[in-house]
Amino acid sequence: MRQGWRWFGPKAPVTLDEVRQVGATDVVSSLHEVPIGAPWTREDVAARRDLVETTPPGRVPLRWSVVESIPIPDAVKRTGRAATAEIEAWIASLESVAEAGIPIVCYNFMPVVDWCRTELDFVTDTGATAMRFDFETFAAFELHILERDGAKAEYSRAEQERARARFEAMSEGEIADLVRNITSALPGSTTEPMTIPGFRDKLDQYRGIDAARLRRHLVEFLQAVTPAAEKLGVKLTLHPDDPPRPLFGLPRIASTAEDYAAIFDAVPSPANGMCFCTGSLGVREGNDLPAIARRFASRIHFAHLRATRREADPRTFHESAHLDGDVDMVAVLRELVDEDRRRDKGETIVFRSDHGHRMLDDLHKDVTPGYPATGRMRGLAELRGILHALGHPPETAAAH
Ligand code: DNO
Repeated sequence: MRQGWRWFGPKAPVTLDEVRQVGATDVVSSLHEVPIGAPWTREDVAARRDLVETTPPGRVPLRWSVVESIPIPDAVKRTGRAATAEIEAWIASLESVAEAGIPIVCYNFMPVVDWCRTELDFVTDTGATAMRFDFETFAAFELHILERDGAKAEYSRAEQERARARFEAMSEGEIADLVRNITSALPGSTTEPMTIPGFRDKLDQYRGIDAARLRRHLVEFLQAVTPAAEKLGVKLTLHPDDPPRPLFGLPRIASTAEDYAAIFDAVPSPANGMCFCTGSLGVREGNDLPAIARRFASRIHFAHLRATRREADPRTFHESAHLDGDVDMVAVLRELVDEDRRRDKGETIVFRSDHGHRMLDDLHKDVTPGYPATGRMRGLAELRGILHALGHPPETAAAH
């Protein structure tokens, strides 16, 4: 397996030398500055690749091996194959990526909001901070800030009362933070930042789109793009929903093993793959992660490894230390290692330690929410330890 590291580009607080220092060999990145839906040019992708892969004298090489993500515009999620211009632009981006020699692309199909948290700096019992999704606070947002049509019917009387009490206890500053956390598109999101009225408009545009229809649109999208991906030798990896359940009355369709099975059955192309994200899938109690990894092993080309812990109300969760969550990380890695051993060297699975606590020096610095260097490095070191113990240490030099 290969050790990836999400790098947010030349302006990111974490440098490429720091990526080398944590022991990663593979960079996971995107042209974050390109507006959603605009085609990526060959020149822009090649220039970013050269930045990553031009090795200063005396340094170990890095390879940009995963694009996370080429965003999928709303029009595709709302209308499927009818969004011809958007699909063509996406394929043009894919061609530029393939031309630059990058073999794996991650994407997701979450409507309106990508990953979602109510708190970015929840203080844990060590003083490090973590991201958290609090069900009650989320309900307070929907019912009292967004005032979403139809939201009330989705909460019991008791839940509505607790949400009201939660809202009434919030200071103006807390309300502003909550609005920002939910609407401003967290780092790496493939959805647009929104204002509250803009959010309501987007929800209106999705009226009538249920899970079956959203799934059909994903299938149409994959039917259109997988022939190109196959020809170009690129694996597409669908990231699961985070959290893996419907939000804001919108369907989410990559939350369970059954969801993925339906997508692979509908589009069996070998280019149709999975980004196995333990942090996202692990939030849902019914998801048996080692079993999912085993079932879809041959489709997994990229893995996000992190852990979450459900709280007293299991709909509330926070991001735990990488080996301290609800997921059995050793059992998951055993499955991924078994698969990796079956593969040719060029097809090895790239993983990254996903997210990390804000700790040590990062508590006093500006950090990218969810992506501080030290917490991620702790996670990567722990994961690497498991791989050594399983007798399948990760590769230590960039593959070229
Ligand atoms: C958050 C991430 C998301 C994810 C995209 C995949 O940390 O997991 O930004 O990368 O949704 O397309």
